Amino acid sequence: MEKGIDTLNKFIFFILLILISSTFSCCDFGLSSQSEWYIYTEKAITLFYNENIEQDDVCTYAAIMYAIGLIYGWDHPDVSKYLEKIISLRNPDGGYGLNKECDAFGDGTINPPDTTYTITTDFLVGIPLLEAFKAGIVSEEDIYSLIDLLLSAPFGDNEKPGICIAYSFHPNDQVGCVHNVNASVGYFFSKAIDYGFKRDKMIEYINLITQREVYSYLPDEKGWYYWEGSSVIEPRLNDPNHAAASALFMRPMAPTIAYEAGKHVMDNIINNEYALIGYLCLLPYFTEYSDELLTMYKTYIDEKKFTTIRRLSEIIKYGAIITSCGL
Ligand SMILES: [Ca+2]
Repeated sequence: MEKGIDTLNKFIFFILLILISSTFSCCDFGLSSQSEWYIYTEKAITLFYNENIEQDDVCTYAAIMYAIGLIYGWDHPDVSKYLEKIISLRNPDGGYGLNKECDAFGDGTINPPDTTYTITTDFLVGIPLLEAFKAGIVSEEDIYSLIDLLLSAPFGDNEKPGICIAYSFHPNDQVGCVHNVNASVGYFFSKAIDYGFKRDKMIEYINLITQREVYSYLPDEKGWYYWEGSSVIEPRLNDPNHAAASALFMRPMAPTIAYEAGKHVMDNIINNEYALIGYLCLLPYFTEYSDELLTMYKTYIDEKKFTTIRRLSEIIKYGAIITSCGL
């Protein structure tokens, strides 16, 4: 009997695996060194090299490593250089964060420098590490350590259907649900499953996160609140950057809602550096906006409009992903 249930579970897992895999249909892969996206991404990488990185920021290293891997190949010496930097900045619990103090919700409680932040661990560093694993330069154990750490993450609240993974692993931040952060865990798990990783609880987490995020979706707004907590502060809708992130992360879990939310972001493009990062992350799934965003991308790079090296590295990362999609 137990063997029968085990076989059934494996069958269900296999079917879910197929369903999840089929949702990751990016545009056609293939670099074209003649494309303007490629030319300007190379220009942006040169800009990056001409800047001094004043302080160690693991997200900057992860973004630039990912971009160099996609544009110049994962055997490029700078990939291993930045990978070493990333590993050197890992927190004692195995996660990643800011390596400096931060008052995450601006509520007076200060997180210590070695706080592990959920979205840094699963998305900003985790996805580049997953791609580095695919390229054969990060071990399976390293990815499983991230998965197991995320499966042990605290919840931000326990008030609604499904689950909401907390903003960070510090008790200071168990003060409500940050929707894009919650969705990012499901996105990372979906992609990890797509790449062959398997832990029994991953599917359960994906289902529970999906429940919460579908429940929290606001059809009239075609999006989510940034944060919902128990305090008296009114929740506010996502800005374009976080709205795009939520739409991207929900693609494997709730493709219809994710499409509607993503299309709403792309139909309301504004000229803003932080928003541009969001538009670029969605472009592989909304390629009809390529010309409009290429113009903004070129201006941004030609006029060196970046406010921080980290923002520049994020722009470069998405430029590289867009380029690797054949645009
Ligand atoms: Ca705080």
